[in-house]
Amino acid sequence: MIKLIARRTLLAAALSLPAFGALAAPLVMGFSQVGAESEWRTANTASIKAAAKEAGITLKFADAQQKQENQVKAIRSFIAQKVDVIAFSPVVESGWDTVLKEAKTAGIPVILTDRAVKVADPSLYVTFIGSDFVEEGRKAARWLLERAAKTPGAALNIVELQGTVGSAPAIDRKKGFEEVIKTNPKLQIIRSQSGEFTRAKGKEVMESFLKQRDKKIDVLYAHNDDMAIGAIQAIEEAGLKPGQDIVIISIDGVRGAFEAMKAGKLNVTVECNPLLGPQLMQLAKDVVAKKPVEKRITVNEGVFPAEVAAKELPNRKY
Ligand code: GZL
Repeated sequence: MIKLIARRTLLAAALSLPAFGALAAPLVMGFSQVGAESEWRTANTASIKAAAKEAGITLKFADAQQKQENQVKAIRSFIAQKVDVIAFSPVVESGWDTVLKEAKTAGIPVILTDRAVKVADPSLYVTFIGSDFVEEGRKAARWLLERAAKTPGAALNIVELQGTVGSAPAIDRKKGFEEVIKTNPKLQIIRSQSGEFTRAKGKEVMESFLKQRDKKIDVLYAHNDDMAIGAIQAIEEAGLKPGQDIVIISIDGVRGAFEAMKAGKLNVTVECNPLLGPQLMQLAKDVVAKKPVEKRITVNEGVFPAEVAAKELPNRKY
């Protein structure tokens, strides 16, 4: 009997104790995503959603369908909902000053992820986490330089499928690629147009490139794998062999690229890591806790030529 009373007394005491450090309410993040335009974006979204769940962060997720006005609307909605932190991948670099000033006035910190912005006042965002797109363009060109060196003298006509007009990856991947190929005057970009990072548009633009028969196309440089995969279909429909008649270089390193390389239809892909979720969630916690964070956090990435595709494919996480 005494034991029973003792146990009940202990339980009552335990229940009456204030919870250890009263459980803080979960952090709320408003996230505005570019859209669902590519395999890369799908993997990026999956990483963000899974990491938020794992981190116990309440995620309010908005898909902008590649429209800046939808991202501005989403950010304003997050401000109205008084979220703890806003994160977004800006579809294009410019046009963000006004809405980011509204977030700053509301006292809500903003984290840029994947793509960067050009704003007059860099204090409008706390930090950027993503890739170095200029370096990705350089890596693509370095691979081509090495290949061209094996066939000295041959002029190589390059066609370029650019990403979304005005987006950081499109601007910077072009910049990095051109910076390196200008060291070999035999390498010339003869046509360049946006394929909007999608397979469908990439195919459509490649079809138009192939119809212009004034110059032979030796190389395709695509700013992402999805456009390269669309272009591969166009090249085959034109009766040519992708990866042989036309050498193809692309960026992202998604599963579809490894499968195309295994089939001998793509020559190299430069990795652009979409799995930013876990780092983003930790960054959000640090930012909300007002811990000091780097202004720019870039991720390390590799280059995967076709020769390693079969071995690497089972290891790929996206
Ligand atoms: C790059 C990312 C780009 C990918 C595309 O970080 O912004 O957008 O390269 C995606 O596949 O559409």
